[in-house]
Amino acid sequence: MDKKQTPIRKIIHIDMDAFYASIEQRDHPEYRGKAIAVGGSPEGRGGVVATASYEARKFGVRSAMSSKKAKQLCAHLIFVRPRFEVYKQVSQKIREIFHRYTDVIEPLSLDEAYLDVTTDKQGIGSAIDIAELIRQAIKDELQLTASAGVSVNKFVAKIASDMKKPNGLTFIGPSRITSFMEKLPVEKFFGVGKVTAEKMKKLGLHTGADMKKLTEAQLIKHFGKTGRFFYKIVRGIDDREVRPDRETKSVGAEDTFPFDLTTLEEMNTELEKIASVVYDRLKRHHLQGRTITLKIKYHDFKQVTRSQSFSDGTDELEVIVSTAQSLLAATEPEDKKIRLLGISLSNFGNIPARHFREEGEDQLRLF
Ligand code: DCP
Ligand code: MG
Repeated sequence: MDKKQTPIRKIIHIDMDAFYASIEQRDHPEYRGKAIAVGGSPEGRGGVVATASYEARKFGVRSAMSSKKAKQLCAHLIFVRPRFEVYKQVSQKIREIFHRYTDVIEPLSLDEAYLDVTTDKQGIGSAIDIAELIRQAIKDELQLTASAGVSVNKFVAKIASDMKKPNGLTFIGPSRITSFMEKLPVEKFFGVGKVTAEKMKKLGLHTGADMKKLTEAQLIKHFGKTGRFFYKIVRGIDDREVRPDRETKSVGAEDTFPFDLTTLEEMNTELEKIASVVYDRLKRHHLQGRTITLKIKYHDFKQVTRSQSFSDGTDELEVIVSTAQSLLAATEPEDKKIRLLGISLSNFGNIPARHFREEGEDQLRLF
């Protein structure tokens, strides 16, 4: 089909409200209506808040804030230990609800996904109606609320889902996109963190309308590849497809050594270091892999990999270290001159983590 004839797409972005906190309030009636924080510690002994109930947000408590700061802002804040297994199960149930309407689903995290409902399975036709049906099903079946954004592309749908949070739906149709983008503060654009926002302000760019005054070449000059993305998006053009099945396939780390390793002892020490990096990444993304893979590169650049799989997923440091070390030992590595070692975990099942994204796409948020 000629691109110009492509029908206008119908994209929904769904994002659960105060996801972890709402689940805790659902399952513990004593927390309902209360200021709670999931994660962190009540004594302010380090740790950060994963999320806060809307009651706690009134006091300024936010995701990624230290528990110490959170406690200062809200003295009666209740700290709740996270239960990731439960969050994953709920996420799976939400996914099942989405599948009633479309299979073109791109999860961005446990609580957030894009859906393309240009053609829906039930022939409902209206993306707004579908979004409402999904929100209602989530409420009836899971006793949780979700917010939705409905538009013709991913970028606008995602911003829209945030506009009437919690428990709201925002539709931005084709006729409103131009004025919507012109009014949008630059901070809301993908890939605009603090540094880029500062740079934009210095250039006198505060809103989409300001950005529109720059040519594509000027935007590219100032912001590199992302500049091209800005040029298009500010005109409401975002052709990125909703790509199903973008789960994280593997999480790993590797190290190339300044000199070749020859003793088992130094190799094992390096594996411990690499494993701890992998461990941090797994924890951050709440992933447990069933397969551990060791990669070895020798001084002559020959490379081998060795894997071991388990019936259950693991994210335990000791398991990762000991598995990697025994996989290494089985290759009889002594005196073989090893230049690189790497460890990765894979086989996560179908639960997505927050994904690493390409430039200009949704930024990875660290847990
Ligand atoms: N999360 C986290 N660390 C962060 C951000 C989020 O652990 N820095 C977790 C906890 C959240 C979940 O991911 O419940 C979803 O993230 P959201 O950003 O969608 O935040 P919430 O769903 O909690 O709230 P909102 O209603 O603003 O979407
Ligand atoms: Mg959310």
